Amino acid sequence: MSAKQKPSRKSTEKTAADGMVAEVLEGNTRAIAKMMSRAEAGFGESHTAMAEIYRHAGNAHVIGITGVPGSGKSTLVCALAQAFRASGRRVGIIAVDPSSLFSGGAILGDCVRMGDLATDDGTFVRSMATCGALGGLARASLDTVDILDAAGFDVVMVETVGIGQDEVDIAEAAHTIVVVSAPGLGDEVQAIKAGVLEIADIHVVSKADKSDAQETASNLQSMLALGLSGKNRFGWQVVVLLSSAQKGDGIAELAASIDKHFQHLQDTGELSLRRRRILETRIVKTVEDTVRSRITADCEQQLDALLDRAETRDIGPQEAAQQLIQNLKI
Ligand SMILES: Nc1nc2c(ncn2[C@@H]2O[C@H](COP(=O)(O)OP(=O)(O)OP(=O)(O)O)[C@@H](O)[C@H]2O)c(=O)[nH]1
Ligand SMILES: [Mg+2]
Repeated sequence: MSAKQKPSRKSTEKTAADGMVAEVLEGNTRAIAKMMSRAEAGFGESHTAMAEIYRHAGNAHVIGITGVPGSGKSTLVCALAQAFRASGRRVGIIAVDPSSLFSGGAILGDCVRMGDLATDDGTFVRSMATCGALGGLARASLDTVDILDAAGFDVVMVETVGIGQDEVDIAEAAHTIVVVSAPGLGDEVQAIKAGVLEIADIHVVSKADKSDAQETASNLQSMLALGLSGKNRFGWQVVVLLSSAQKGDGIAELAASIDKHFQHLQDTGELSLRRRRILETRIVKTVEDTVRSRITADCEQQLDALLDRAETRDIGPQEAAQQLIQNLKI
């Protein structure tokens, strides 16, 4: 090949990225995993590919499953995945794991115990650790949702602990938000503290095989009656359901309620409003992440100098911020 014919490095990269996007769109599992790693790491070259993926996304029903640690979210997600698979839908699962205690293997392990989801090519499970996501966990996990969506998964479930702003933001970036409470943990109180009670479209009291499950459900019902959540302006009535993933009780009802909520979103036009709100969160978060990373990359020394001056009260924090903003290379 002559020098004239030789493709530039840039165009080779573009072709490779195009090839990978095509494979993702075909549902190729290895390409999906590779694309996710790139998106997670926030590599510059993945931007073009992610833009192309975004153009093909927008068909999946995104379900956020949140609740305090140990409330039974993963077990419930696996049981729900089986219910959705039984109706012929392809299911993507993203477990956002702030503590990184569980690896992708662990959640898959749960699923294997519950059936053969792990070997089913209609199911894709991905575990994301906070530490692995450069430039923001919310940005990375929502990019990952796009990849599964574009790859043709009908349902994408995102499991996240409802503690911490990032995790609540992720749960809120779903079309349907399921808040899981377990009996005996005082979860309903903890959920309020964590700010997740009011974001629920559907409440589930898990581990309903335990004797105090009904009491937990009644507590939640009373809170809804007090107006802490409940009927929103589009007329959706927030429900409290009981389920035992271990026994398989209440799973079909929960899956049906999730479907009913999605139908409601479509019928009332709320879906497009939610989509717009999710997009806003994503854009603003990406800007925040970019600015934050530029401060570290471009202005670390200047920040130190400004801190010295602010410490001696030579300038105030407002002026220091203004000076920093002027020097950001965005
Ligand atoms: N009795 C009973 N135990 C359950 C049920 N579902 C889950 N568990 C148990 O509750 C514990 C926590 O379950 P997980 O599904 O890992 O809970 P999680 O909310 O995903 O936990 P984190 O991801 O650590 O926040 C495990 O020991 C499960 O076996 C259930 O329906 N009944
Ligand atoms: Mg879990």
